[in-house]
Amino acid sequence: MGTIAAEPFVFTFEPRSLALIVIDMQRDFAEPGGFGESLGNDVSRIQAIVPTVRRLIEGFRARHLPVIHTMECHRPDLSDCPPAKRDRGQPRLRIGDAGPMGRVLIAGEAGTAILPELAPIAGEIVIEKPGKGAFYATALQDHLTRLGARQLVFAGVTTEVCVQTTMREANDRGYECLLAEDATESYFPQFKVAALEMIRAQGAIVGWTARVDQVLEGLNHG
Ligand code: TIU
Repeated sequence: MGTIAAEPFVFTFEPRSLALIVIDMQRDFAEPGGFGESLGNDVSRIQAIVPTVRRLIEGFRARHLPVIHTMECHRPDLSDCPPAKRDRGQPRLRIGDAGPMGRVLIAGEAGTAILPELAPIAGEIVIEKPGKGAFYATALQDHLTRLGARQLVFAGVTTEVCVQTTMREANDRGYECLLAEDATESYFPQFKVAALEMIRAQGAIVGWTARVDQVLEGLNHG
């Protein structure tokens, strides 16, 4: 058994049941000209967490623990993108439109790729997901069952959208979830603060939070 100094209380884990899920660290959310910016966001905040996310990924890799990556993206024919998602609001570019990094949020396009610094290595699972949550319309749960993973550490973007949605999906499915505070980011600083607080409120109603250093320290002694 290992322990991570976490909020609202210590996170106890069995190393064999642990996996890291890195949510949507894609160029489309982190670079100018992508989906995030098309929604009116300043994407520079996302770039800042890349080295910290990398440190967390490398910690899991060094211990031969599973690292799973997700990508929010759609088929080129948009058959998995409901009009309610594509037509929402007045973005400069909609999902599927041609942008400076290729068609926005379409599988296989340059902008849809995971940032090169955080790219999956051979053998790591990559989940392409059409929704905000990584369990919806994907094989994520089957992969976790096969791996024997019951306790999930989360990183990625954005905290209150795809990360929180996925943590809530996982929590309802019986996984214990911990969010790495400094390896996640939002376009809205106040939403990140609020998401972290609501996740760990009420005795970890959705899960735990801890800094990357605390997670790595826990892995060292797990
Ligand atoms: N817009 C926003 O905050 N997020 C997303 O659209 N997707 C993810 O969070 N990955």
